Amino acid sequence: MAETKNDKKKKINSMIPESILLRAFELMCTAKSLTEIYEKNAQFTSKYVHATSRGHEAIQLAMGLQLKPQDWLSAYYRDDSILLGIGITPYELMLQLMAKRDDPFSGGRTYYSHPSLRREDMPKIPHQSSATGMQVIPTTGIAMGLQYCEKLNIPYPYLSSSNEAENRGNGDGEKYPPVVVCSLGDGAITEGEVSEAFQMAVLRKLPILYLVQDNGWDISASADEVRAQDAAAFAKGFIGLETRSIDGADFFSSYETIKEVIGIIRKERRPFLIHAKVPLLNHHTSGVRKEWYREDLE
Ligand SMILES: Cc1ncc(C[n+]2csc(CCOP(=O)(O)OP(=O)(O)O)c2C)c(N)n1
Ligand SMILES: [Mg+2]
Repeated sequence: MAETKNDKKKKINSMIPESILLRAFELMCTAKSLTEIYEKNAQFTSKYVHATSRGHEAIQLAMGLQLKPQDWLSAYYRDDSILLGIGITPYELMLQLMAKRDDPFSGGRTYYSHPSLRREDMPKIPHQSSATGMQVIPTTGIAMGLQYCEKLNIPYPYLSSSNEAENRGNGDGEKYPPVVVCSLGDGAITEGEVSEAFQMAVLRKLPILYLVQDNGWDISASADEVRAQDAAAFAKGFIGLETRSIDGADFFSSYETIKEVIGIIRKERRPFLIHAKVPLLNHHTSGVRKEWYREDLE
């Protein structure tokens, strides 16, 4: 008998620990609540522009929950669920939203979900520009830096020793060398900077995962107005950039795909791209409201 979608889900389900599923569900609800609180209090929360991850929660949590402290993450403005997944609290996110001095990322100097972080127990996050796609070259450069450390057999940066980094995680004796994750939207991928970075990633076989969250929108322009193909088709032009296409609204397959891909990158040290289709459920940002440009809200 053919395997149904439900059978498949049950099988995947059984491979993901229950504690992870419960945590993911809790954080999905948290992300939704945060959006609703911001919306309800727009007169305060929209003083500074912000975006939220509504619709993108499943893929983002599948990612955030699997990163380790020795990893590097370049999260873009829509990635608040990735941040929740790595352990940033709603209170900390709100400190940044309101541009408060105690904002852990920049002391209130950059706008919402423009994180930068150097905490012992979380992935390291470089500061990034508000110009979309500009994170892709420097983040690819981080992967090049890690490769350099490995070639010269010197410790990775920001860790007490490379040995400690490799063994951090679940204490199962496995090695976990760092991976670099660069997150971006389907609009940003059309930028020239991104092509430059992909060329270098495949040429040098860098340990990086590009996570493309494809919601079909580039502010108010729809996919068919800005590009001739999606990220997976585009990636085919970069020989050696292995690609997976997934439903980013399905936590089970997102989690399993990310687990598989990160596992390969940790061992084989080569680049991957995950193309995740997701719905955009909220406004582009608090300043660009969906009712102004969406024709598909029904
Ligand atoms: C270089 C640059 N061009 C244009 C913009 C204006 N801009 C801000 S967000 C955005 C849309 C990006 O769409 P996408 O990458 O798909 O991310 P999404 O918001 O859909 O998650 C644009 C065009 C910008 N910030 N930087
Ligand atoms: Mg988009």
